[in-house]
Amino acid sequence: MPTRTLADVLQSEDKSLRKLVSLLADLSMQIVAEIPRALGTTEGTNIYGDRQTELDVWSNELLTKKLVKSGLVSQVASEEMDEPLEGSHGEYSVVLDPLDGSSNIKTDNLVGTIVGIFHDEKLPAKGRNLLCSLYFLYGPYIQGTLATREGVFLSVAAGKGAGSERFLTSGEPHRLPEKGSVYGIGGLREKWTPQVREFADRLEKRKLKLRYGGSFVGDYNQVLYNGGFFSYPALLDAPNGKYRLQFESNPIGFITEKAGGRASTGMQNVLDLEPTDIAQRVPTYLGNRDLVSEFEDLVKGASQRIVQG
Ligand code: AFP
Repeated sequence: MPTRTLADVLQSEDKSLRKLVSLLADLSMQIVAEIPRALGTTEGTNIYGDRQTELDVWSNELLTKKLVKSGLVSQVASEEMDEPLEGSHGEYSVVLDPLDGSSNIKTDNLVGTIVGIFHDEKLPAKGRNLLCSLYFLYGPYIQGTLATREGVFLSVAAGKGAGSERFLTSGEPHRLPEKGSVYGIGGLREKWTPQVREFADRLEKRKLKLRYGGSFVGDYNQVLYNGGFFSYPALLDAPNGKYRLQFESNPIGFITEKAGGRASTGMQNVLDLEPTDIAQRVPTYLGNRDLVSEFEDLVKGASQRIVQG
């Protein structure tokens, strides 16, 4: 039985960071409450008293407005905006994918919110400099996954408290299981590179089960629990894949490393990639270290063969 909360896990962190995570935890509960109202099946209005707008826009506005007003952040950047917003003062920079996988809403499949937190960093920033990252997964129950320097903590919004006190956890850092058993790869198979096809065939032969639902947080969560490999890869017609470095690949890559795994672009560690642009996309390969390294070897082997001509 979990006896601790996310607030307890953060006890050794600065008070301002604890406040920030708590605010995000509260906002995640508001987002999940809003989802049914956006379907047109209820009479509900959102917390501003307006009839519901597009959920992506609504959750982006909710998160960015509350963060900017919090006094805790100097910058907030979101997948839904072209430029970061400046906060009046505050020591943290926050990157957000407010509602990841939102096209899953109409079919009642998984969605979530992804957040990365930097201390004293100008955005766009390098993933290696993240202070912590987290995602909230809106499934049959609401899960909060938090990675700090201490490791990854899984929690469930089942407590009586508010903010991060609502999220109950065992307090034990979570590690990827040593042997992976699931995999997922995004994009059309016909657009996969030969290396991605080859690797998917190898995983199938090793009896890893395919798990793909079309939401990064939902699909990645399968790998975090069961071990394995998840990717939105470089595609033949989109060499940088689909995921945004700042809002998706870095925060989830950070969680992966803290759980003992590896995050790669195919050529290098995602977290060491120098950002060039807030909206930069990057091919993303995540999961158990042995699997991600094996995939990198395939990619590097192919590029050496091209160089040798
Ligand atoms: P949406 O937020 O537009 O649904 O995009 C979600 C996403 O970026 C990510 O969560 C999924 O892993 C990926 O797209 C799914 O992409 P495909 O539809 O190409 O499988």
